[in-house]
Amino acid sequence: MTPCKVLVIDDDPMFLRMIDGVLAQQDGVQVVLNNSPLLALHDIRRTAPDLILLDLCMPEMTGAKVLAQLAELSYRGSVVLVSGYERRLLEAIKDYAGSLGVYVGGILNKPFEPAALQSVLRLALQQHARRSESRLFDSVAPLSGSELRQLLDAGALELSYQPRYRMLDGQPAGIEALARLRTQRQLLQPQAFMPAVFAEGLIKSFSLQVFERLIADLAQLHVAGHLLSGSINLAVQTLADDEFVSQLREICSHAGVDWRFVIVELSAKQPFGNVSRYLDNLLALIFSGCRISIDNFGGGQFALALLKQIPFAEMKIDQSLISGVTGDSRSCVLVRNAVRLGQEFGMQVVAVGGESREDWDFCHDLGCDYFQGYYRSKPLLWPDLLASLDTQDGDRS
Ligand code: G
Ligand code: MN
Repeated sequence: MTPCKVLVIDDDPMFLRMIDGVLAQQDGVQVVLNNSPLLALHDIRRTAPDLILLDLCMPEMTGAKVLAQLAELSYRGSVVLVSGYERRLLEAIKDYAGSLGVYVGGILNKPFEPAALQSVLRLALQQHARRSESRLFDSVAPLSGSELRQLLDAGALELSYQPRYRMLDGQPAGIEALARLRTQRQLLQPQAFMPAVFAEGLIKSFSLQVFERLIADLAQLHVAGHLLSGSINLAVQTLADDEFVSQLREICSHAGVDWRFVIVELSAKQPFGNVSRYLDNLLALIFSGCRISIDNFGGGQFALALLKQIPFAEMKIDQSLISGVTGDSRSCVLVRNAVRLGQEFGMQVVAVGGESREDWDFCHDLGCDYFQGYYRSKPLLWPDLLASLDTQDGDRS
């Protein structure tokens, strides 16, 4: 097996010697020590380390600057942050690294025992191995305008449905439509095609197609006795267009689906602009029975004051806060208070992105109304959704 190359960057020679002593006893590890971040960065393409142990406070440059430079060099290995500063500061820098696309696999608070170094190291290396396997699959180049038009003309649009579950009884309560494009080789995710949908000025016709499919499928579910709600993601700007909104209304009334089953999700990650441009259309939808949801709450640049201007019936708490919440004291504080905020505004609260029993339990105990996350179900194509609903029916009887 090729040895794992570990680079240690720290200005303190005593610390470097100590780490060297510990790592020397570890099998399959090859260590490079550097007390100068500048020189270490200069050499990094040659040394190509799998793992970097990075001190945060150094006179030449801070660890944050080193992370930014690693991002510029497209460094794809793992980093372990090492510092005597309080954990909250280290966690903030870990998140910062994540936003740059640099992977931090561990945090080490100085002073630490050799055993702590060994266990952080082991974990960082395991995660690194797992990550490099998954990377082979996840990067898809964004579509160009002409590729998008070709696919849409060929009828490549498909919907995937992710169920949400009532936390009181664990039963399915609704589905969210998630757009996909089927190519010969794969099923493309929104990040691959939505930028082109906007750039080509196709967002309204695209959203209408998604809505039409969702409503037709919802009608079918209702006939089969599954009285689920259906959620659609819309761009706020489209709701300023009276004609677009009346087309939504026609679709619903033509299919005979009651608006009370429809939820329009507006993502907190988009600019909300001038509310007066679309408020009357939103109100018209609300007066028909439709619920408006603030999606990805806690993500993006969403101003809390908008909660006073837009009568949201529902808050969907962002996946970045829910997933692994119990392992991060900051996320616990944010989720607890977001749930309370939602409840005090009279909104239904949905926890999105929970992947574990711990995530479910935490949200359940806070009194969240719904749960939508991999722990219960991934997004499903139509036949799989039907099969899953039928199984759940079977479980109940
Ligand atoms: O509208 P929005 O982008 O928030 O839709 C939810 C997104 O989050 C979907 O793309 C869905 O696949 C994803 N998602 C939902 N639950 C989970 C989860 O538990 N884990 C992960 N990684 N993604 C999830
Ligand atoms: Mn959504």
